[in-house]
Amino acid sequence: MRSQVVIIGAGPAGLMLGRLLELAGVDAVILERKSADYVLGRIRAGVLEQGTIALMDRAQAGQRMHAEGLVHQGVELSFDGDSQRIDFAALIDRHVMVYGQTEVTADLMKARQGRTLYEAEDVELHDLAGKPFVTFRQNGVTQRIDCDFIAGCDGFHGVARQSVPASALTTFERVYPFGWLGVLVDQPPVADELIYAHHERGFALCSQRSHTRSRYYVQVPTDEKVENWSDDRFWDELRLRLNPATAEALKTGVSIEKSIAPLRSFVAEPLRFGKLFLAGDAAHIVPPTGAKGLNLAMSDVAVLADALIEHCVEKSSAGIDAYSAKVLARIWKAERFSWWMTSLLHTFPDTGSFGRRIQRAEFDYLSGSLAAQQSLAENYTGLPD
Ligand code: RFL
Ligand code: PHB
Repeated sequence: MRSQVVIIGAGPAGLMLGRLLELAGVDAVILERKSADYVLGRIRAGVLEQGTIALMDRAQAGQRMHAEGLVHQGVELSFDGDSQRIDFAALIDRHVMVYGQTEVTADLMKARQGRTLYEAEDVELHDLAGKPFVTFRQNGVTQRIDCDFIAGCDGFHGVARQSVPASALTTFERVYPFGWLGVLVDQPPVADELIYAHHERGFALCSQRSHTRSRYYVQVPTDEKVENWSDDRFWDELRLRLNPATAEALKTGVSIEKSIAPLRSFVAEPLRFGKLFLAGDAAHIVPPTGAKGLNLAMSDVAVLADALIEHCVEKSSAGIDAYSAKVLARIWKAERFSWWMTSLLHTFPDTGSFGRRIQRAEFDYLSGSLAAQQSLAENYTGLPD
């Protein structure tokens, strides 16, 4: 087999890249380790920046998102029961959209016309500095695809980044001493907008997927086991971390999904090795507190698609040569914001009384300063390129 581009991974990054390339007439095969149903069953992100919304439109996959997605003009931050709304619309005339990653993935899968090979096992990347090719096994048969470029969109644990010699990559990492226990429930959201809550028992987030489906998270220690959390225990803990009026209004029910996600900040540099380009979670991880992971993955592949199209159609290398530096500038700003939101809103084992006063002062400053609110709003809704 031959293809101009081989994309590893059919998450949002791989599917979006494949779609943008096919619309420009560039041939791309996607290789995905899991089944399509498995990919669609993963419950992850829920908030789309305006750049991601525009990209779904460019991919001609935005119709259902506009019909069903919920436009949010602000978020609420709460600190030990005191609340502050950040009004995106009034501060910077921008908004975000609540629309699940699961739906984004489904819409991109549906729009795609090119080849996506699911349950592709033992994917291996070869001759990255020369004439690249990829081998894999499907239904017990080993296959080979020769290509001009490979896009590693296979997430944090994928094979693409691991195929780069260690001496050619520099990595930067911070692992947080806690994770998020998330619950999905078919009950109306407790509030119209998202609530990010700091409490001395730990962080909590009230999010949503629709007017009838809610997503809630509480901070838990890294080694916590999901089996230790009955639905009742989860709801009791969440209520304790919310302000009394919100706790009172919370509509609970039987969870339809419950899982723990670890929190990590990670960046690999550079994002190009020969003919291989890394994008999305394969290249970087942010803690979910800033709602940036999916959006960063999308902004990476928007730049990468343009660069590959420029190379394949106009025979210019300018875009692919600039790719790594261009996206890293944005990635580091999103890393900073996600780290800042995480630091403000979580309890850390070593925070101590001084650290808690600093967190409180940060919240009070935010509450009293339109400049600080504007900064949060700009970062949360997505910085310009
Ligand atoms: P994905 O989604 O991990 O997809 C990678 C795909 O590659 C496949 N794969 C392989 N395929 C072939 N061969 C191999 N060897 C392979 N190894 C892996 C995998 O099966 C998979 O299908 O990466 P991608 O496309 O870069 O997308 C990134 C996003 O999924 C991620 O950043 C977000 O989910 C992060 N995130 C959030 N981001 C936001 O922008 N807003 C949010 O509100 C938000 N909330 C979240 C989140 C992530 C969370 N978790 C579970 C980590 C909330 C949570 C709880
Ligand atoms: C979610 O709805 O899953 C979600 C929303 C906002 C975040 C993280 C996760 O910051």
